[in-house]
Amino acid sequence: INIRFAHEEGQGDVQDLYVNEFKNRVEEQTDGRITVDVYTAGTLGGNSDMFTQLQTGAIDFAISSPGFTGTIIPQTQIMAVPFLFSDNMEVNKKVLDESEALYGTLAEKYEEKGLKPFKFWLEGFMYWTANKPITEPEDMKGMKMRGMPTDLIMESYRQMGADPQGTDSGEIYTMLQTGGIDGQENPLFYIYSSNFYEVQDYLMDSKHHIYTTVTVANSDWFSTLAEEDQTLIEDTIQEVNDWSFTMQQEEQEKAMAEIEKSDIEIIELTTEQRDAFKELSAPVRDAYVESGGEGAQEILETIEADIEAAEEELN
Ligand code: 6CS
Repeated sequence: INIRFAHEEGQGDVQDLYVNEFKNRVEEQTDGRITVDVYTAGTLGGNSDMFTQLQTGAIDFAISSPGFTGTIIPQTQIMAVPFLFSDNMEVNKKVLDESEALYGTLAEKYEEKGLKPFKFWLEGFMYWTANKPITEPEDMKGMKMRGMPTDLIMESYRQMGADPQGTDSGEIYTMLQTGGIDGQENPLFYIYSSNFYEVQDYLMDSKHHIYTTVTVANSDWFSTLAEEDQTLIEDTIQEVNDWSFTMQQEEQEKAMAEIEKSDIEIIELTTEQRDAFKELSAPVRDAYVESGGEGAQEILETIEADIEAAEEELN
């Protein structure tokens, strides 16, 4: 059995380390009876093509982020509501690993599109980069901010007064360099590996969001596998998922150490400053309920309750 497994990032990025860890574990456990081919971003097309390739069975497995799939499964835009998650990453890890909002209602929406979501997981806090400091909503006015192209991400930047851009990830560096866009949001490891820090003067430690993603397979293909292979794959994904939490943390730390050596100025937003942005993005919650389709309200309420419960347990 050969698994064609695509992801959205470059070699050595968090998704790439995740998929290669999965590959190594599966190939070792099966003595090579099951093999995995890894496809990095761009090798099979643009950011939004992967989902179609999964649906048609051109690939079997993928790491597919809601920031791209929100246009196809509007419910998954729950992941685009800023300041939804906790400042405590252990809380976020637990919620992404367990919440019924994700593995019940939201998973059904993936199934309806022929996809089986295995695990939701995270790739770190989101930071802004720009050529000017962004410390208050006023600073966002008219800025061409790049975010992943899903409607609700665009809407949240509109709420902040910015001029949102859904630029393809492969174009971000050049667009920043030429002024086609003024700023962007991403986790530290990606800001470092994509060299955005070279063409931006300021890095805002805003933690306005977390980057979430999903490990998914083509459902029909998966159901053709023998039951024991299905179990082995499912167990391995859970193991790699648990492993990935520390891995991504280490990647952020390494990235920060390198970014600190560069000329970029790092600005840490105060609680008050973050709160001002938080307030502005509150209407995005309502926008999600309106545009998130059937079950959106339930997903939002369930995940909020789960975040609160996990905070009480872990904080
Ligand atoms: O901003 C983006 O489009 C990209 N960011 C990350 C962290 N992963 C993949 C995605 O293409």
